[in-house]
Amino acid sequence: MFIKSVKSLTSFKADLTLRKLCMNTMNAPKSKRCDSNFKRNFGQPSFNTHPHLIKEGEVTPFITKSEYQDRRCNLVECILKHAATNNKEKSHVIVIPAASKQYMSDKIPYVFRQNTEFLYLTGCQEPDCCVVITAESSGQLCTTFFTRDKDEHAELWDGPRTHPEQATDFFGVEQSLPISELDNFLKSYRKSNKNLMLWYDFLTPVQNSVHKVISDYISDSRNQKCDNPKSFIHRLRLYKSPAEIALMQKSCDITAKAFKEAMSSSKPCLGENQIFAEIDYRCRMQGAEYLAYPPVVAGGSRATIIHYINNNQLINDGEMVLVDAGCEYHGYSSDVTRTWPVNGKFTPQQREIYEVVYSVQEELIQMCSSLPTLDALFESMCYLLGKRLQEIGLIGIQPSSEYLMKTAYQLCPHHVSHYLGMDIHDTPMINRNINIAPGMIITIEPGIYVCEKNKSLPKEYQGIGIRIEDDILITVNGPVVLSRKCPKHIDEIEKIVCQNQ
Ligand SMILES: [Mn+2]
Repeated sequence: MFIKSVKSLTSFKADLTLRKLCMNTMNAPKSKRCDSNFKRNFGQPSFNTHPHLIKEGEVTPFITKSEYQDRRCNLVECILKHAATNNKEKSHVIVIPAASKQYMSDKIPYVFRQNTEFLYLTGCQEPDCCVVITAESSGQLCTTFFTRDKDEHAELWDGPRTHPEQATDFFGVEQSLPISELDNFLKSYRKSNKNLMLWYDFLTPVQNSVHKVISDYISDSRNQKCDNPKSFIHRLRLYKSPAEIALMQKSCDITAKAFKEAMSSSKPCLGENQIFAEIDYRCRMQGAEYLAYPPVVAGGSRATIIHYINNNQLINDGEMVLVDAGCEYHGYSSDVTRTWPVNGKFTPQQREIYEVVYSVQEELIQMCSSLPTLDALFESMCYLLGKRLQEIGLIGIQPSSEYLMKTAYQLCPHHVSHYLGMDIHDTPMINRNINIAPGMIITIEPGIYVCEKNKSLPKEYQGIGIRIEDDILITVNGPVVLSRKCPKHIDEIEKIVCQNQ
């Protein structure tokens, strides 16, 4: 497997010149570290303040300080390996900023969502911070955490921030500084380390002030080499740790239960907004922070619009509803789709198409045992959909598999899979042409969408849109369907929905 433990890298000595700048609490007297003021001032839940969420030793639920340290070590190891074969830089400085708050209108914020690269490496949930990892070819590394500057007035309005004197111990890093020191820090590091590579994602700035510091820093020295660390982080994020798998399982369990409730409360003439509200409510009641994306709740022929999110129509008797929804649970996302008739009974045509999608999805899940690429799964989906539709006489008898695939692609114009994790479309820098491997989590989501304009199929099928999507963990013993608790078989769905009729 790609990730291996590099615990040896964690023992090192931080640069002494940087030590002078830092405010280190690791050696502070215990009485000071545990006083009530110390407890109160973190900018995010901690074991002391939120014992119902966080166990001792964890920075975020399920994920310990040492797991975050390992992630940073693994990143440095990848970068050093890359540097050893590609260039001669002796020192590396990796800069990963936190996201900034976004506003919908004057002083009215959107729900804050952290930059997932930053969250993955630190566990910090506060905006406008930054982490800098410096590493030398010898393997020595030092993590410096930059927190927001103290601001009593802002903290009165927005709640406490984690201050530099607390952050070192809290996040398990080597040192912490106020973010106003970032500029000085980078310049002083460059002074003492001449042959230096800067790793920073210049293409997608997530925090304006850090981006300005980096821009000025680069324009200061024409020779400064800079590269994007994102693909290295994505290669690590692709493989989930046991703690991450536990979080993903819980995220899927929550979503599955919410779907079950939404199915059992379905009835004709229900509004799409009401099904949305049911799923949102059930997810939050089970501890999810929010839905992972605007859900698709598409009744009737609206299900053939892949990204339909208006969710403002009524669903008539005899129609199905396609629901694509998932929650975010402590930073980990689930992504599930089910389609069911709101009156609890599939019509013969709905049943026919549902059974095609269902059998193809089951077959694709089984195929994961042989560790194909996601692109290969997509090709298989097109071929299998075409074949099944031909078997039930819905597409013409033409011998070529190319014809089947082309016709199927017209009925399912989206890919069948993506990587899943902290983000819904997780690790997008990882190509879908690599073989899947144990530790990865992917979706399997075939569908058939017969637009009302599509006159190549009989009228009774026009307007039918069905997708079935599950979240799959790849293991050495084969695929594990994390979303298995979500009803999927026709009999099970009919039974649950009918209970309410
Ligand atoms: Mn999906």
